Order: sequence, then C-alpha cells, then structure tokens
Amino acid sequence: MTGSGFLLISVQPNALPTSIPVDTVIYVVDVRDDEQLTLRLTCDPSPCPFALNNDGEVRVTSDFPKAQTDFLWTFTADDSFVSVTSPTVNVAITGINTPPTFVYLNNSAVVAEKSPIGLTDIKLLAIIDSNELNSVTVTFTPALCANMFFLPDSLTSSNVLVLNVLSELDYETDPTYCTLHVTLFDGLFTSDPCVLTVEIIDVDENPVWTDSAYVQTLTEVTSGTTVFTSRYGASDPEGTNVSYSISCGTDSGFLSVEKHAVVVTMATTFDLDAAGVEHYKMVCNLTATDAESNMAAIPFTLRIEDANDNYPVFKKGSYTFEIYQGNKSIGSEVGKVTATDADISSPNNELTFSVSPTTDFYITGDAIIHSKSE
Ligand SMILES: [Ca+2]
Ligand SMILES: [Ca+2]
Ligand SMILES: [Ca+2]
Ligand SMILES: [Ca+2]
Repeated sequence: MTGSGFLLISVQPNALPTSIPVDTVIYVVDVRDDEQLTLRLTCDPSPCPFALNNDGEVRVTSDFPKAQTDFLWTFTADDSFVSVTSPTVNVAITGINTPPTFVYLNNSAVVAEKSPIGLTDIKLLAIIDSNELNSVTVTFTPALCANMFFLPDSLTSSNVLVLNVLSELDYETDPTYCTLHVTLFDGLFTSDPCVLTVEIIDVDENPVWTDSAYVQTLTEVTSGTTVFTSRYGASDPEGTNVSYSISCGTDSGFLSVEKHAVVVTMATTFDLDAAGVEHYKMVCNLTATDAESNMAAIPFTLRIEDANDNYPVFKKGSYTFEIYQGNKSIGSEVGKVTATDADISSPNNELTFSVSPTTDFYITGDAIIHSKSE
C-alpha cells in the first residue's frame, strides 16, 4: 500500500442471515490506495460462505450456514507491489432460522371407543425449532377422522403435541384407523411432514334399547294372554344375539317375556277381584343380555284394571214364592231374590234384574218381584 498503508473497516447493521437474500451486501471493507488493488477474504473455518468483490463488499452466498457458526475474517489487499493484511474480524452468526423438525414421541396410538372426550395422555410429537413457531397443520385420512381427533394447531410452551379426542368414538360406525399428516410452519419454513396413526379399538358394549321405557294399561286377562309387544326392543352394538328377561320384584312370576322378542305374556292370572283391589300396578325391569352377558334394562310398567269377568250369581238356584188368590193387590210384593257379582268395581259388579214371563210379574232394581194382577 503505497502512501497510507491502512485498512478501514465499516460494519453494516446486522440482520438475521436467512432473512437476507443471496448476494446481499452485509459488510464493506474500505481499502484506499492510489494503485489498483486486489482484495481477498479468508475465512476460518473454511470454506468461506461469503464473497468479496474489489469494491470491498462482502456478500452472502447460497452456502450460508444453517446453524450458528463463528468465523474469523481476514482481508488482504494487494497492489501488486506489496500486500497488507487486516486485523482479524470476529463474525458471529446467530439467530439463524432453521426449519422446524419433529421428534416422534409416539408415531402410533391406540384409543378405545367411548374414551373420554378431551385431552388424552398420548404425546405424539415434540417439536424442535429455535424460532417462534406459528402453526401446526394436520390432514386426516380418512377425512372423517377430523371429527374424531384433534391436534393443537398452536404450540404450548412444552412444544409437545398431545392427542385430543373430539367426539365419542364408535368402533362400529367410525373409521377404525386414522392417519394424521402433520406439518409445522414457523413463518419461514415448513417442516418435513410426519405421519401418525391412531387405531380405534373395540369395547364390548351393553345392548342398547330403542325406547327408554314401556308403559301398558289393560284390564284383567287370563294366563297366557299377550299383554305387550314391541318390534324395536334392544340390539347389541357388536351384533350378537340379544335375549330378554323380565323381573317384577315381589310380582315376578305374573309376567314372562319371549327369549328373543319383546313379547310380554301374562304367565299367571292376576285377579283383582280376588285380591280386593280396583287396579294394580306392576313395576318391572325388562333386561336385554348380549352374548357376552352384558346387560341393559329399561322399566316396564303394567297397570291392570278391573275387567267384567264375573257373571252375576243368584244366592239360590231357585226361588219359590206362594201367592194366595185375593191376597195381593196390584203391585204388591211377591218376593225378593238375592244375587251377587264378584267383580271388584262398578259398573262391572252392578246388577239389573228382569223376570219372565212379563205378563203377571215385574221386578224392581231392589230385586223385589211384584205382581201385575190381583
Ligand atoms: Ca363396541
Ligand atoms: Ca356387546
Ligand atoms: Ca261382573
Ligand atoms: Ca273383575
């Protein structure tokens, strides 16, 4: 360097390297000499991911480091007579935005149907990235799985993605395998996709009744009479055969149900008249049992009312009254009959009387026979 022989270094404001396009000038070295100079930059360590031109400009190259690196720069200026070397420049590259990466904590999960809705304890992925993370994108296959599971679309401080159950899982109707393709976008880079599988496993469930309760009202019927039928009944989610039983507490034995159909029959006559009650309510449970002995029961209530199931009965098989000629005026009392009806309630036990032939006598409601002639 004829004349002056000094090197002047000016530093540009620093910035995140990856936010700087390739060829951006990040540094300028100012070397003054009257002669034509040749400038050279050496990096330690090498290779040098920077390019220096003869105007003293240091530019970013496409080989820019992807991780934090420290370089020592040394500039050399040569005017073909003499060369001079600059002091060492410490270059620290920090704050590099690297693509986010996943670490599989689990790449597959097993969830039982009917699992509680909400957060599970299944940790699927940990995310490694030095920068602030923006969004998680999850694609579900088949698409129906998006109604079943959920991964947070933003990250907690732990950077761990935990599987959530979004709805009540039904092994019999929902997809039984779900594939989740997960990517992460940090505002600059998108991560490589990772693939997770979630398997739904079957739980043997109780039969399910179509109706929640049955109520039936009828009058006294004889043993063997069907008192209630339903074509719906119960079914087993696993599709096994359902069998029925009925229990009515202390009234058990009055009713029976067919093994494979909701057909309830009076097994023993319940006689209100004999029991001395005008109506009676049986509160029962109808139970459906599947092939694995899982059960479900609903209430079955039978209200029995009085039927007119008793004929009136005269106290005597025949009545004889004697009338002496001239003793009786028209309408006078000839005699009284007595009858009963065993039904417990009105009008089933109400009696009306008639007499025949009607030419000579008539009978009033109080069971008294009257003469029509003297
Ligand atoms: Ca099931
Ligand atoms: Ca079952
Ligand atoms: Ca009667
Ligand atoms: Ca009766």
